[in-house]
Amino acid sequence: MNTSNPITIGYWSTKGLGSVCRQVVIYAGQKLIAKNYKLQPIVENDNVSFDGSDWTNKDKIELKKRNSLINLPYMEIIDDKDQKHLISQSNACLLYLGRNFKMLGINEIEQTRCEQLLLETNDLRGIITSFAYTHFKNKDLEKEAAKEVYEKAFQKNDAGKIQKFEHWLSSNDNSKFLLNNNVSIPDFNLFDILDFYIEFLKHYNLVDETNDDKILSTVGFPKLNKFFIDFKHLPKMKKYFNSILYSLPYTNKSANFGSGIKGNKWDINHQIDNTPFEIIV
Ligand SMILES: N[C@@H](CCC(=O)N[C@@H](CS)C(=O)NCC(=O)O)C(=O)O
Repeated sequence: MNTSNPITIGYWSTKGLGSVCRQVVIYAGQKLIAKNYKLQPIVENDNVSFDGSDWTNKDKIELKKRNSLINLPYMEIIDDKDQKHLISQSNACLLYLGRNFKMLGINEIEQTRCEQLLLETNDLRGIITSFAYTHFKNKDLEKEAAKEVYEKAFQKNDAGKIQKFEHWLSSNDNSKFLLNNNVSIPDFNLFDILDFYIEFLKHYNLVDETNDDKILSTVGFPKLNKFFIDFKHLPKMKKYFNSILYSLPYTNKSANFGSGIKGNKWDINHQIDNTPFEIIV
C-alpha cells in the first residue's frame, strides 16, 4: 500500500461496522475519505419503511462490477503501482489494515491471538446489535430484553462475554491493550463496542454511575475500565474523537436503539441526517 494515498471507507452514515475501519485509518495517520450513504425513512399511512437506494441504486452498481462481493463497509486502497483495490467484508478490511500498519503482532502466534480477539469482539457486538435492531410491542418487553442482553454480556461466570476480556487482560501480564502494550486491531473493535455498551447501560438505567470513565469498573470490570480510558487517551485517536465520525449514531435509522441521539431511536419526524457524503480526515 502506498502510504501517501488516501484510503476510502464506504459505509452508512452511522458507526456500525464502518466505524472501526475508519478509526484504524485515522490512527495510522493515513488520509481517510469516508463516504457515507444515507438510509432514508419513508412514512406512508402510519407505516415506516427504509430506503437504501442512496447506496443500492448508485455507487453499489458500479462497485459491484469490480468486486461482486461488494457490501458496506467497503474499502478502496491504492497500491504502490497506483492500482486501485476494492475490498469487502469488515474483517477482511481490518486484517488488511492490520497487516499493512503492523497492528497484528510481530509473528504468526501474535497474529492468531489478534484474529481470535477480533472474532470474539465481533461476538460481543452481535449481542447488542441484534437487540438494537429488534422492535418490541411495548416498553416492558424492551426492558426485559435489555436485561437479558445485560446478563448475557455482563454475567460474571464463564459464559459472560465481557468477563472473557477482563480475564484476558489479567492473564496477559496486565498489559495495557489486548495483545501487549502496543495497540492492535482488536483493540479498536473492543473500544468501539464497549462505548456502545456503556450507552446501553446508561439508557436502560442498568447502572447508577453516569461517568463513562467509571461505568465498567462499577459493573465489576476494572481492567476493561482502564483499557477503555487508556484507549480513549491515545494521542493518535484524538483526530477521530474530534471528527464528526465519532458523533455519528451507533446504529442505522431502522434500529430501535442507538440510531438517534445517544441511545435513543431515530426521530423520523424531527431529525435530519446532515452527515456530509464525503468526510475527509
Ligand atoms: N459480514 C459483512 C456484513 C455486511 C453487512 O451486513 N452490511 C450491512 C450493514 S452492516 C449492509 O447494509 N450492507 C449493504 C448491502 O447489503 O449492500 C461484513 O462484516 O462486512
